[in-house]
Amino acid sequence: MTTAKMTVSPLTKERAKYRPKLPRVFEERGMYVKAVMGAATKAAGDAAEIKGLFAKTYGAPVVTFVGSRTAQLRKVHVGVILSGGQAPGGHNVIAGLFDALKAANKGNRLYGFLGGPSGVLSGSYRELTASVVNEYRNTGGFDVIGSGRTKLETEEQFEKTRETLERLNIGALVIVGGDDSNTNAALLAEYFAAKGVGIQVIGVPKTIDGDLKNEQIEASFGFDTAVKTYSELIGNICRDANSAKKYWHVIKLMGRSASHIALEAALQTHPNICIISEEVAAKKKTLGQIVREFADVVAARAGQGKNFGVALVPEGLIEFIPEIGQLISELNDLMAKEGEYFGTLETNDDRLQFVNQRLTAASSQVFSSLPRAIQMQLLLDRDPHGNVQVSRIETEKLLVDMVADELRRRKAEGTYQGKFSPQCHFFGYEGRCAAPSNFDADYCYSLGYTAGALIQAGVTGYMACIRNLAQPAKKWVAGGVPLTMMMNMERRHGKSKPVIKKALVDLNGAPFKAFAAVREKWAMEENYLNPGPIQYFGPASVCDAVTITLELERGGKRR
Ligand code: FBP
Repeated sequence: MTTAKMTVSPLTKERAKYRPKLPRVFEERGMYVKAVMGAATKAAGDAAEIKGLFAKTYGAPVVTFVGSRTAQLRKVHVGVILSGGQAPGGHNVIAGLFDALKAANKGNRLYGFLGGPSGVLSGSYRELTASVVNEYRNTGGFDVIGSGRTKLETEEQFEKTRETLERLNIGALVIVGGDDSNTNAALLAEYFAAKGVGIQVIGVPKTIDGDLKNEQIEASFGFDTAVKTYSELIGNICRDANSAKKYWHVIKLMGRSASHIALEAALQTHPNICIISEEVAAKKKTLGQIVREFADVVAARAGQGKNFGVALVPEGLIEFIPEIGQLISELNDLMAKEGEYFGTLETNDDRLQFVNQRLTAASSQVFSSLPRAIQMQLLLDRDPHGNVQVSRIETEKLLVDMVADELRRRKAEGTYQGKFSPQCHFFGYEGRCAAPSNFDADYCYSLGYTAGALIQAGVTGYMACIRNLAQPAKKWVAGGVPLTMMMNMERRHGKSKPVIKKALVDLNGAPFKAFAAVREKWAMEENYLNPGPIQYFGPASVCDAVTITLELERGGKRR
C-alpha cells in the first residue's frame, strides 16, 4: 500500500526545519554520555507495600546523564506506544527517540504500535523509518501511529505484549502516557524483570491535563501548548466581551480531574471568574453555593452597568463538588448492580423514577435539583464499565441554567436589576493536537532522546525526566526517575492498588496563591490579558516563554 504524501501548510513546511533544542549534555556529546546513578529511592507513599509488589524494580536510583569519553552504542530495536489522549509534541518524542537510537547505532530500528496499547496486543505496527519520522517533526497530533485508551494491565496482556516484542526482536518498549499508562508501564517492567524477560520498559510523561508531575517530573508534555492555545481563544473572547458588552461567556476547559489548565488559563488571561475544583472540594462547597457566588459576581458587575463577563469552569468540577461526587458514586454503584435492568426501561420518566427510588435521601434531593438534561447525561452517558462519563457532562450549561434561575429569583425579590445573556463554550479538543510550542517541541524531543539514552544505559522501569524546565534548554538536566518512586497505594474500583500519584492543584502552591491574591480585583474590573497566538519565530521572550505555572513553581519568579 502506498500512502499519499501529506499536503502541508506554509507554516508546517517552515516549522519542519526547526531543530529542537536539547539539554547541553546531549547537544554537545550526543551518545557520548553515561548514566550516573544516585542513591536508592523510596516510593512516594506506602513504601513497604510498593516494595513488596515491585520486588525486582523497587528502590532503583535516580539517573542523571553526564558527558563521557566512551559512547553508548548498543544495538537494540525499540517499540513505542502513544497511550491515552493526544497531547502536542508526541511526534517529537518519537523523533527524539529515533535520533538517539540512530546516533547509538545505525542498525537500530524503531517500531510504532498502532492505535495505542491495543497495537502491541494485536501485533499491529509500523516501522518508523527516517522518511516517516521526518514528515512528522514538530507537528501536532498523534496520527503517525495513533493512540488509544486500552489498558495494559493483566498478565494475559503482558504475555501478549511479550510475544509481539519478541517476534520483532524488540529489546525495549517506550510507553508515552499519563499517570495510568505509566503505572501500567511500571507493572509491565516488573513483570518482565520477574520473568527474566530482558525487555526494558521506559515511560514518558504525557497529558495536557498537567497532572502527571511531582518532585522529579516538573511538567507533563502537551500542557504548555494546549493551555496556550486555549488562552489565545479566551483572550480573544475577553476582548469580544469587553467590546460588545452584552454577553457573559462561560468557558469549560478540559482537564478530566485536576484544574491546572483552568488555573494557568486564568493566569494568562485574567477572567472575571475562574472556579478551581480543588478549592471547591477543600471548602466542601455545595452546587448551590457555587451558583450563588457566581450570581454575586454577575450582580455586582451589573450594579456597575456591566452586564458582561468571562468565567472559566474546569471540566472536572462536577466530581469535586462533594454532594455531586457522592451522587455520582451512588449512581456508579447502582449501575454496577442493576445496570442490566435499567437498560430495559423504556422511557426517561421510568429511568428517573427507578434511580430516585434507589438513591439515598440526600443524593436523591441533589439529583432532583439538577436540570433534566443534566439528569439524563448522568444516567445515559456511561463508559464501558458503566461509570458516569464526567467529561461529557455539560457543566458550563448546568451553571448557566442555575445562575439564570438564581438571578431571576433575585430580580423577583428586587435585589438585582441586570441582564444575564450567557454564551457557553467548551475548549478541549481544540488544543490537544495543536502544533507544539517551542517549549513542547524542545521538551518532547529531549524526552524522546533521553528515553533513547535510558535504553542505552540498560535500565528498566524508569520515566524519562528533564529537570530545570523553567530555565533555557541548555540548562536542562536529563535523566531518569524510577517509576516506583512516584507510586503509592490508592483505592480504585473498590481495591487497593499501586498507582502513580495524580497531582491536583496545590492550594498552598504559588500558582493558586498568585491567582487567589488578584481574583476579586479581576471579578470587578476588565483586567483582561490577551496573550495572542503561540509564536514560533521571533524573540525568545515570546517564543520560548514557559507557562506561568512552571515559572511560579520552578522559576522562583513572581509576576
Ligand atoms: P490523557 O490524560 O489521556 O492525556 O487525556 C486527557 C484528556 O484530554 C482530558 O483532558 C479529557 O477529559 C479527556 O482526555 C478526553 O478524552 P477522550 O479523548 O477520550 O474524549
